Amino acid sequence: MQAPRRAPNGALDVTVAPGTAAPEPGRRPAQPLKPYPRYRVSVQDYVTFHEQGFLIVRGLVPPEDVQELVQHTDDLIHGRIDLPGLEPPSLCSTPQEIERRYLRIHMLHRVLEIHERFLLHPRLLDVLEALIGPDVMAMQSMLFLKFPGGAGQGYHQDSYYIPTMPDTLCGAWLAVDRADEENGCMWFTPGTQHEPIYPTAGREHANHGDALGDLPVVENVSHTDERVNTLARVAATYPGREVPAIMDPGDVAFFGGHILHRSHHNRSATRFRRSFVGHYANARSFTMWGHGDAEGTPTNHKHILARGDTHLPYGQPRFGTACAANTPSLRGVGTGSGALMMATMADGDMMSTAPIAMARNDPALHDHDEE
Ligand SMILES: O=C(O)CCC(=O)C(=O)O
Repeated sequence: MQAPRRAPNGALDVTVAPGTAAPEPGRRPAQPLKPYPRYRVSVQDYVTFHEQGFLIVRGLVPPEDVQELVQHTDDLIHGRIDLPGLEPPSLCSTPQEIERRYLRIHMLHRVLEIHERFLLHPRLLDVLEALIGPDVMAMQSMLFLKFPGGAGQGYHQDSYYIPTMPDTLCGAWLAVDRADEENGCMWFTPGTQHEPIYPTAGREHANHGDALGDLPVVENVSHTDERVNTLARVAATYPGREVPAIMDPGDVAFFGGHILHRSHHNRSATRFRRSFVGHYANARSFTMWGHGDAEGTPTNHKHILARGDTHLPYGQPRFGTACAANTPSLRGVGTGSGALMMATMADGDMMSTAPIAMARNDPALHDHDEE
């Protein structure tokens, strides 16, 4: 586990790492998939995603699944789940102290089966396949607990934190509770999806290299104080455009990696604002994000191939959630199968298909090292 950070109101923002009890990726056989009706994205949904930079799909995740997350977060908060790195509440804590210990927990999908299952939820992947696919890799999971009084997160762009090349990052934000202005819902600024990723000092070359000659450096991204978070100056060039994402349980907001977004603190006295957030990219994007100790090295092999196929290495789910990485029949869901790519290249007679065949992902060739 990385050292926990303190959010402004004292709650913890933690990243969990698999302990010795967590299974090695790929060891568990693929688990049978609960059947869901396939969600078909409409052309209008697709256009909306690109026009406004985000798309809310109402009722995408069924109520019984959301209820499972409600129960699970309750168990987590009250220490009924034994998790290395998360201390159970002390016996003398008040109910309020128990509820307000954790603001956000990262990467639980590497530690708990239920988080892997939600990260690879077929209904989320149906939408991602249409928006950024057909080949999709699942990279990050976050559980927001955002209790009454819990801190918000100031303006930021997700591709600043998770660079992928080409840049295809997309977040999927699943509402577990109703989210509105009172309990600190997400806010998006349509139009800013066309902005470049603004670097901070020392990261000038991270996303765009030297390609943009006049790209200014910003400061304190994600800080909730607009006077110090200078991305607020970019947001100010879109007056009146920012909108709250008011969502009911089961609704999912999909948003690209460039759009400026934020959330305010939870000013309700009694309501939580829980959400499950996954981050994904096209599985043919290269990434070095999530490197652990070996900074500056490729990390595609750590991220799960959720849908379609890829010519790059990919990771397996630890708990065997059925997805393209462990279920060949799910590879073909997208049109980006290696076979199609081989056929296309062979038709064009541009190169021999043999090297491509060798680069295709044979599970036996995978590097399963974890950070
Ligand atoms: O849920 C929040 O408050 C912020 C989430 C967010 O900004 C993100 O997932 O990128």
